[in-house]
Amino acid sequence: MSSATAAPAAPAATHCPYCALQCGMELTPVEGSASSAAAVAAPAPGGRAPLPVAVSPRDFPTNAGGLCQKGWTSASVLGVPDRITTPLVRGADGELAEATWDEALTLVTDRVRAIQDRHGPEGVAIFGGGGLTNEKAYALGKFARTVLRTPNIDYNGRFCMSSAAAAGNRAFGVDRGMPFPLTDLGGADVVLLLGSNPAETMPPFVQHLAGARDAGGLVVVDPRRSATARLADDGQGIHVQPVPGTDMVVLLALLHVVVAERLVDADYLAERTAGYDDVVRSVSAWWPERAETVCGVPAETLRVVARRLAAASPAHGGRGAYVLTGRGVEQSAQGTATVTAAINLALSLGLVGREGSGYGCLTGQGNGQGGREHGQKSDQLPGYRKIDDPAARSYVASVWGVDPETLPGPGKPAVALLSSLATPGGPQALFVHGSNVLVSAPNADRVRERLEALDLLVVCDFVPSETARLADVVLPVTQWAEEEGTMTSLEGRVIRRRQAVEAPGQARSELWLLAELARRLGSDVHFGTDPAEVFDELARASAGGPADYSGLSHARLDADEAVGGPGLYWPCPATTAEHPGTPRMFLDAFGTPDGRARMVPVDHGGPTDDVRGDAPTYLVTGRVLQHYQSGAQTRRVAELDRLVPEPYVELHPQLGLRVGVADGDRVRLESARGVVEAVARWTDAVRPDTVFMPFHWGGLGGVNRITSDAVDPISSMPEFKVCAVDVIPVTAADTTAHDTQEVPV
Ligand SMILES: Nc1nc2c(c(=O)[nH]1)N[C@H]1C(S)=C(S)[C@@H](COP(=O)(O)OP(=O)(O)OC[C@H]3O[C@@H](n4cnc5c(=O)[nH]c(N)nc54)[C@H](O)[C@@H]3O)O[C@H]1N2
Ligand SMILES: Nc1nc2c(c(=O)[nH]1)N[C@H]1C(S)=C(S)[C@@H](COP(=O)(O)OP(=O)(O)OC[C@H]3O[C@@H](n4cnc5c(=O)[nH]c(N)nc54)[C@H](O)[C@@H]3O)O[C@H]1N2
Ligand code: SF4
Ligand SMILES: [Mo]
Repeated sequence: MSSATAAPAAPAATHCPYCALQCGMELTPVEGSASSAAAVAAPAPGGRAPLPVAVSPRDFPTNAGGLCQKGWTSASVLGVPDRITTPLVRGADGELAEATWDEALTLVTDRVRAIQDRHGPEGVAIFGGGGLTNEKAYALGKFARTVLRTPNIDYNGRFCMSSAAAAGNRAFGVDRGMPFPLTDLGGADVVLLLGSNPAETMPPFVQHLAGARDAGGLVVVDPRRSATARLADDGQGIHVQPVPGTDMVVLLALLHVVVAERLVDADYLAERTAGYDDVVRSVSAWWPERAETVCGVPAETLRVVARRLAAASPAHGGRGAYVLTGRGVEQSAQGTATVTAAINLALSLGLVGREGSGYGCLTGQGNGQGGREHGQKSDQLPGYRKIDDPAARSYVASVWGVDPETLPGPGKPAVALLSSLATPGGPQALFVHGSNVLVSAPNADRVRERLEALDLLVVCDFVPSETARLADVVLPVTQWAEEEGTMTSLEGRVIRRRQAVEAPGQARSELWLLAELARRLGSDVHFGTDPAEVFDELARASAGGPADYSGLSHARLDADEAVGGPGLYWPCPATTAEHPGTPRMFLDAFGTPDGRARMVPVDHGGPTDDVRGDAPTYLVTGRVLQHYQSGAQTRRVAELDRLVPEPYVELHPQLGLRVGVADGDRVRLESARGVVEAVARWTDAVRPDTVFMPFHWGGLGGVNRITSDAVDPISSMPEFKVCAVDVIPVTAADTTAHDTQEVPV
C-alpha cells in the first residue's frame, strides 16, 4: 500500500468506487490531511470535511480519461461527517451507541450461537453486494458455507443482473455479461440498446457508441426519451418508444422480419446453434402490424430496425452489429425470456462469438461481474460453479479443507430470502454486507417489517444507511480508497483496487471481520486477511470452473499494469505457458457441452401487475446521473445532493392536465403495495400512459415502497421496472397531514 503518512505520498492507480465501467482514476493523498481519519476528526467549517485524496482520471480503455460527476466527487464519501468509525450496538434505550470491537463481536457471536442452537444453521442469513471486491465476495460465501453452514446467502446482484445471467448461461453455457472488450463497440455500424441508459448510468461509455452514431445506427429502445435516446436524434439513430414491459414483442417482431425477409445467417445457424426451427415457429405469429397493437411501435419502424441490424451483420458484409440489454428489460418477471429473445435475434443474424459483433448485458455495480462468480449467490460456489453439482462441491470443499457433506445446498434467492426473515422456519438473524435493502429492495415496506422482526440484524457499512440505522449491531468497514483487492469490470476484465489512505477510527476490513468471527465461532477453517492471499485461494477455488481465475494473482495483475496492460480477462486458467486471458469469448465454440449456442423459444406474457381501472398508469423506475443506487453514498456528497436534492416523478403534461397535477406540484402514486409522494416534473420525455421515478431515496419518496416483488420464474429477479399505479394530486390538507406524520427513513 502507499502510506498516507509518507511525504510526498505516492498516488495510487485505482478505479472508481461506483459502477461497473470501473473508470480508471488516480488518487493523490492530500497534504495536511494525512489520512481520512484526520479528515473525519476535523471537519472543515460548514460541515464539509477536507478531502483526504484528490481524484484525477486515468487513461483506461473503458473511460479513456473521462469520469462522470459521481467519479469526480467520489473522495467526498471518505470523510463524510457521519462516517461510521466505531462499532455501534443498540442499547436498552433503543439507541445505537458506540462499542468496542470486542463488545460488538462478543454480542454477535453469542446471539448467532443462541439462534443457531434454536433454529439450526439456516437460522442465520447473509445478504451480500455486487460492490464488494472479489476477495470479500469470496470470503463471504465461504464464511456462510463453512462457518455458519447456512444455505441462506444471496445478494443484491439478484436485483441487478440475474436475468441476463440466466439467459446467457442457458444460451451460451457460461455467463460473462460482455464477452468482448467494450472498445470493440466502436467499430460497429449498429448498436441496439434495449432498456439501458448509459448516458446517465455510465457517461464515459457513450464514446464507444460514436461509430454507430456516425453510421446512423444507434437504436435505443426505452419507453422514455432518456438522455441516451436523445443521442439517437439528429439522424444518428432511432429511438423506439414501446409501451413499458413489451420489449419482448419488439424483439419477436424484429426476428419475424429477419426470418420473413430471409436475412438470417443460415451458415452460422447451421454450424453454431441448436434450436432455430422452434424459435422460427415461435415468432411466426408476431408480424409487425400485430406487434404494433401490443407494443405501440409503428410496424414500419420495426421493419426498418430489423433491416438495419441485418445490413450491419457480417453475413451481409456490414461492419458489425451489437445487441445490448440493460435493467429496463431485465428487471421484469419475463426478464430471462426477454433477454433470450434478444439473444435469439443476435444468433439468427450470426452476431455472437465473432469479432466485431455480439450480444452483451451491461452489468451495473462496481463488481457486478465478479460479485456473481465467487459464491455469494444462493446457488453457487466459487468459479461460477453450481452448488448442487457433486464434483464442484467436493473440489471446493477440498480447497476449503472441509468435508463436502457439510456444505449446505442452494439457499433462497434475494426476494424470497428477505420475505422469509423472522418467519417460522425462516432465518432469525441477518448479516448485511454492501446493500441498503430498505431503500433498494422491491415492496420495501414489507422488507422493513421483516427486518424489524428479526432477533439480530448486523449491518456492515461505512455510512449510516437507512438499513444500518435499523440494525442491532453496525460494524464499521473500510471503503474503496482504504483497501486493496480486485474488481471485475463489466467486460470480465480483472483489475486492481489499490489503497491510497488509512481507514479512519476503528474501521476494519471485512476480511479481518470474517476471519475474526470465524475464530470466535470456533471454526478451524482458515480465513486469510491479506487480500493477495485471499485472491490466491479464490483463484485456486475457481480452477476448472466456468469463471477460471487460476492463472491470475495480484502480482501478475500488478506486473501486467506496470507494462501498460489494462487488466486481464477471465477465463485465465493456470497453464504452463502463461495464459493471456480471454478478451473475446466463444470465437471457436460456446460453453455448452456440444459447443453450440442454444436457441430457446419464448413468448410474451406482460407485466405481473398490469394497468387496470384503479391503477391505469405504468410506473417505470430507474436512475439519474448524480445518484448511485439507494443513494447511501451520493446523497452524502454536497455537490450531487445540490443538483438532485429530492425524489421526483416525471409525468407527461397530458397526464398532468388529466389528473390535475401541475409541474412542481406534489403528487402521490398509489399501487397495490402502498403509496409514495414526491414533486411532479412535467416532461414530454415520458409517454402519456407512463410515469417515471428514480429509486435513490427512502422515506415518503422511496419508490420501492410501491414496486412489485413479483419475480422472474427462472432468475428470481424482481420486476422493478414496471407496475401499475394511480396518479393522484396531493392537496394542501394532505401535505399538512403528511408533515405531522412520522415518515419512515
Ligand atoms: N448514475 C447512476 N449510474 C449507475 C447506477 C446508479 O444507481 N446511478 N447504478 C449502476 C447499476 S448497479 C446498474 S444495474 C446500472 C443500470 O443501468 P441502466 O440499465 O442504464 O439503468 P436504469 O436507469 O435502471 O434503466 C435503464 C432504462 O430502462 C428504461 N426502462 C424502464 N422500463 C422499461 C421497459 O419496459 N422497457 C425498456 N426498453 N426500457 C425500460 C428506463 O426508462 C431507463 O432509461 O447503472 C449503473 N450505473
Ligand atoms: N425501483 C428500483 N429499485 C432498484 C433498481 C431499479 O432499477 N429500480 N435497481 C436495483 C439494482 S440493479 C441494484 S444493483 C440495487 C442496488 O441497491 P443496493 O443494494 O442498496 O446498493 P447500494 O445503494 O450501492 O448499497 C450499498 C451499501 O453498501 C455500502 N457499501 C459499499 N461498499 C461496501 C463494501 O465494500 N462493504 C460493505 N459492507 N458495504 C459497502 C454502501 O455505503 C451502501 O450503504 O438496487 C435495486 N433496486
Ligand atoms: S461512469 Fe461509473 S465508474 Fe465511471 S466515473 Fe461514473 S460512476 Fe465511476
Ligand atoms: Mo445494479
